Amino acid sequence: MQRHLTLVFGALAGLAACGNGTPAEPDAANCVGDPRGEAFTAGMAKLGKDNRITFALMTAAPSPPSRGDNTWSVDLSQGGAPISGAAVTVKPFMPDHRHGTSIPTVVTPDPSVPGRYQLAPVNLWMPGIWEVTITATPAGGTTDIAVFSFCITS
Ligand SMILES: [Cu+2]
Repeated sequence: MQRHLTLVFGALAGLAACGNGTPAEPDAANCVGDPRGEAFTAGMAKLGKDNRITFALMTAAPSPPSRGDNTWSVDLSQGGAPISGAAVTVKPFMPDHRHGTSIPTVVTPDPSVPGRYQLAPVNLWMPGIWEVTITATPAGGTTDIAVFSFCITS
């Protein structure tokens, strides 16, 4: 019985951590060492969920990604060929708090590098684990999706 009550209170504390002005529990915001957080390296690349498009995070300002507004550049390619003219959307999300940001990310093709897009702002307004989902649909092609996950501190 006592164990059950502990679980209930733990769940309530989790709900209170976000959205009502109550400060988060110290441990809730401290994601350092959380295996979900990826180490940022310029050029870090991953294949989309459907194995179609490669998403490479070429630059991040600030680096590594941090709290507030971030500017990223992403290269899209398929079979080594850059994908220009894709429709790209970006959705930051905090999985532990089940919320994102109200500030939309504007995606702008970089005319100087084929297949490169600037994403700004990527608004990561709160400490904790953020998952940034990038969805890309080449002109006349098929959508693919990649998620970059970072621990945002302070
Ligand atoms: Cu949050």
